[in-house]
Amino acid sequence: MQMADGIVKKVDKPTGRITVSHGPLPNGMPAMTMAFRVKDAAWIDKLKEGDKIRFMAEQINGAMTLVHIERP
Ligand SMILES: [Cu+2]
Repeated sequence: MQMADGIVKKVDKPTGRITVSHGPLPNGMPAMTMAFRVKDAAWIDKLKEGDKIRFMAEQINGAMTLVHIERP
């Protein structure tokens, strides 16, 4: 799967969601800012607002979920 670029806009620890401003995704989603769930809850503590990330996201149980994250 192809990686996409994004910038972390908000980390919401209580809900376990990360808001990311992302470029176009391989699945056809256009650039936008949206909230993702995370595959690994520990990522919530490792990311902060302003981080540039490369990521892969998948639809899991109806919610777009970050399944892989790298910091370039
Ligand atoms: Cu999106």
